[in-house]
Amino acid sequence: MRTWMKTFGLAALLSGLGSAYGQSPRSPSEQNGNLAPGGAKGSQQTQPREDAAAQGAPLETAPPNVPEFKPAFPGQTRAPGVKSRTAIQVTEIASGFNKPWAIAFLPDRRMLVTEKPTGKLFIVTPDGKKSPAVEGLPPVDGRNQGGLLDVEVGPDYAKSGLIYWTYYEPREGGNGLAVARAKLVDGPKPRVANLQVIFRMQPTLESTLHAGGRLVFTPDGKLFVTLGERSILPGRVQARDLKSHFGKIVRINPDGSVPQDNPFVGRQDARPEIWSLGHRNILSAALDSQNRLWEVEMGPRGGDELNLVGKAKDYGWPTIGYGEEYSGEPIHKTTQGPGMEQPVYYWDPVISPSGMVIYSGTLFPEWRDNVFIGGLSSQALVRLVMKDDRVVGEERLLTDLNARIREVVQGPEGALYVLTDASNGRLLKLTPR
Ligand SMILES: [Ca+2]
Repeated sequence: MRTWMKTFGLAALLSGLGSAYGQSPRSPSEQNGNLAPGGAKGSQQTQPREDAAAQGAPLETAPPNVPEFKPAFPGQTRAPGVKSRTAIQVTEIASGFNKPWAIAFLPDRRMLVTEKPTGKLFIVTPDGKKSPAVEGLPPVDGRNQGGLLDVEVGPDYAKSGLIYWTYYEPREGGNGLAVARAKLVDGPKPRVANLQVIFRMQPTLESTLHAGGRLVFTPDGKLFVTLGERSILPGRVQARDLKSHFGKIVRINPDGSVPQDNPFVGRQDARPEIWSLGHRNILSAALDSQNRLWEVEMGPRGGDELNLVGKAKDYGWPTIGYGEEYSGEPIHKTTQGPGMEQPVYYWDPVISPSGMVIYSGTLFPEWRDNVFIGGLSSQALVRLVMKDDRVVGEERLLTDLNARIREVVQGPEGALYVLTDASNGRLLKLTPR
């Protein structure tokens, strides 16, 4: 725990940080921005949120990078701006992380926190006390976007002690994303034991970019792993190629074996772990209340996408999409193609997504089933209000932090926890003020 937290106590912390880091009180004009013409504040508060969100000006006001591409359906981009009615208290739990990437909660409410470039994993108590780095993790290729990425607590952790993580694995001739699991041996000097690498993205390529790396366990005990296409052209062209893991979401059993109900099992021309294809770089993935998988992928300039992931579906990258190269050169001839899925939503300009949760807690009732996404270049926690699997409202939270948001998870009590992406990265907790 930070010394000043001890000195001033939690009450002082809560009141003090509220003004510094919380959301500013909304002005009447901002509140009115949510309303339908002629609406009134009183009626807004009693209406279902989707009614309040269905009208109003788009949140995004900057010009698009690729104006020649038009949405495939109304509401596919530039949703109306909405504002949370609940004032948010932002509390710093801990800081001093070197580019932290992911949070996972242990059953006793302590958190596992990864540091990307150093490959270090820490255990952090709810009041911010950080363990020594957990010993026994394998080395990582920590250049650029590489390093230690996601971490998850295994579904049978109470019995097995198993935790799972993703990392850029240094290999002969390059690197590749790997998924490892091991037993967490708790104590004053924590370590992992019985290490197993359960998945290795193939082929190996020399690239420090776009390996994906989010892990999502499903209630039926399967594990989704999101994979990027490595950014460089030799990788990008494999995103729709079933013989490559690049640009795919894969689905495995917790021991790394292949579920026999995966869509491409038994085909000679496909890797059997593949669940969906045609992705660019997926750094955000989460289940909704129906246990459906959603992802947000880092697109090119003007082309970040929210997708609802379906078995064997092709999301089109690099053939179709809404963005362009950062040089301004075109990538796609078109935004739509036969047999390829449309994103539920896209951002132009981009948000640079990383981290995602679909809120299921009770602390913020108005946020139920909303999608939260960490925004890197957008320096915001992006909130999406959904209705019938479409985006009907968008909000940018935590903008006054001026920080890249790398990760967002929901804690056991229904608070949101975020990590800022910085050499002095912070672990923050969001509660109602
Ligand atoms: Ca796509």
